[in-house]
Amino acid sequence: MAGEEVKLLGFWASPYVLRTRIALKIKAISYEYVEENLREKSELLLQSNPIYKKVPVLLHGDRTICESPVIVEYIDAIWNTPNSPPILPLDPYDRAVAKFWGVFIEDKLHPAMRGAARGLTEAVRATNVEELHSVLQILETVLAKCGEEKRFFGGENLGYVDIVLGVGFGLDESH
Ligand SMILES: N[C@@H](CCC(=O)N[C@@H](CS)C(=O)NCC(=O)O)C(=O)O
Repeated sequence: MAGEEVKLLGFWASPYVLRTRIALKIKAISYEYVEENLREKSELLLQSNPIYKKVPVLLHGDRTICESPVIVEYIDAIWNTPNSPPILPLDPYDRAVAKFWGVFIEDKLHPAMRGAARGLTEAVRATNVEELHSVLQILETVLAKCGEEKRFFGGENLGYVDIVLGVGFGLDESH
C-alpha cells in the first residue's frame, strides 16, 4: 500500500492543506499536488469529498482520505518505516494526549480566533477576545510544560500537535 500513487487536492492558502503537506514532507513521500479552484471545484474534488466538498483530499491508490487531522494520522500510519520519523507518539497514552490537544485546537482555539476577529459589535468582540485569551492561556501552560526539555510538543521532532497548531501561526513546509 505504501508504494501506491499519492495525489493531494489542495489550495495554496489553506492551512488545512499545509498540515497534510508538512506530514508528507516529514515522511519524504513523493506525490502529485493538484491545485483546486474553490470557486469552481473539480469533478474529482466533488466526487472524492461529496460530504464536505473541501480540500485537502488525499488520494492514495484507490483510497480517498478527507479531513486534515485524519489525513495526517493516515500518513503517519501508512508510512511508518523505522527510517521515517513518527508524527504521532508511539505510546498509546501519549498519542491520546496529542489527539486531545488536536481536538482542543480545532474545537476551542479556531472558533475563538474567528470570534475575536469577526465579532459584529465592540462588546461582542471584547467578550470574544477574552475567550481567546483564556484558550491561549490554557495552551501556553500546556506547551510550556511540554517544552521544558524539548523543542516541540511531542519531543525533539515536529509532531502532530505542532502541525495542527502551527499552520495557523506561520509554520510552513520548510520547517
Ligand atoms: N475540517 C477541514 C477543513 C477544510 C477546509 O475548511 N478547507 C477549505 C479551504 S481552507 C475549503 O476547502 N473550503 C471550500 C468550501 O468551503 O467550499 C479539514 O481539517 O480538512
